[in-house]
Amino acid sequence: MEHQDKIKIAQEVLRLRLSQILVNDRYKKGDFKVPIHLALGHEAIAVAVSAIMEGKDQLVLTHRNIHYNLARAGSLKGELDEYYLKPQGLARGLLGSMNLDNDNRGVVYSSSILGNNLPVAAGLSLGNKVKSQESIVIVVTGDGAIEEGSFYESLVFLKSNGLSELIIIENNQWSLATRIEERRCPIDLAKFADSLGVRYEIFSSNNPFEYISKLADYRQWSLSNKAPVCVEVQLTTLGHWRMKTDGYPEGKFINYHAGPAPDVDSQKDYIFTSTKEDVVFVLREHFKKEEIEAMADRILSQLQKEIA
Ligand SMILES: Cc1ncc(C[n+]2csc(CCOP(=O)(O)OP(=O)(O)O)c2C)c(N)n1
Ligand SMILES: [Mg+2]
Repeated sequence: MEHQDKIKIAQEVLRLRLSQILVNDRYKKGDFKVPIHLALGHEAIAVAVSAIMEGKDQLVLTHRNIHYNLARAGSLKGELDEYYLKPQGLARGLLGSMNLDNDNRGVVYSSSILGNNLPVAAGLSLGNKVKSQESIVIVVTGDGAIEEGSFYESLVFLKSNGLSELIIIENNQWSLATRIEERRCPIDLAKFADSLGVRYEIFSSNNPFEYISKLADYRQWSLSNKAPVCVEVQLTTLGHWRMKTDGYPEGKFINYHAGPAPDVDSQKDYIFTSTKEDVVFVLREHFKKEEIEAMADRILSQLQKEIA
């Protein structure tokens, strides 16, 4: 990948991170009436999905959609105005956060009903086949949502009908306040996909450059082979904190699911961990620290001006 392209991608990652931090600043002040699900730590996959979309490709999202909507819209203002339910918002203030779509940019549907977007996406993929349209549907779901029957039904439907689709499973291990091991048996997605003859891939590097080149290949493969591809993305939702109570002197780990992240602030660092769980840390393997800092400073001040 050319260095110039890498710079653009890094800027996108930082824009998504910093935009969310600015949303969080306002969220902490109690500005919003709608619940917002931040996706700090989910930036790499959102940047990659948006980067590989072409022509009439369609993106179908869940309750946690801020990162994809920011990536597709290319700006923060419309999304922020939507969260304020203003008429100038991306969806004229009618959809708020959990159901926010943006038809002009290929985000055709987002659902607050868990698992509901999967059959909708399958129907859109069937539509592409009927119209002989060379475009793809990309649907995003979570490790909680795949517990819904619609996940299994949709995959069987896609495979049986020879439909192209990318199914992105954001596995952050959490569904509301429960980790996978607290709430269910493990689901071996590789084996499950294999049992249907569906191609399955796993992402865990948090490297947006790698994700883009692989996803672009899967998109082409899915279209050429008229078959779906399941991509499980292992990631960590950042911004969690510890709440000290009598029973938890060390502090109880809080996965905040929706709502503001109290420890996150635009006055503080925008890197949360020095591990690959944090895509900004991963970027530091590709750029000098000063380069990232200069990009971040410039993007933050642009964003602040945009929403002033
Ligand atoms: C049909 C349905 N059941 C339950 C809920 C409540 N609910 C909202 S988000 C969520 C957990 C989702 O977990 P996951 O799919 O892993 O997404 P994450 O929030 O971790 O990104 C649940 C149970 C819902 N919105 N819809
Ligand atoms: Mg989850």
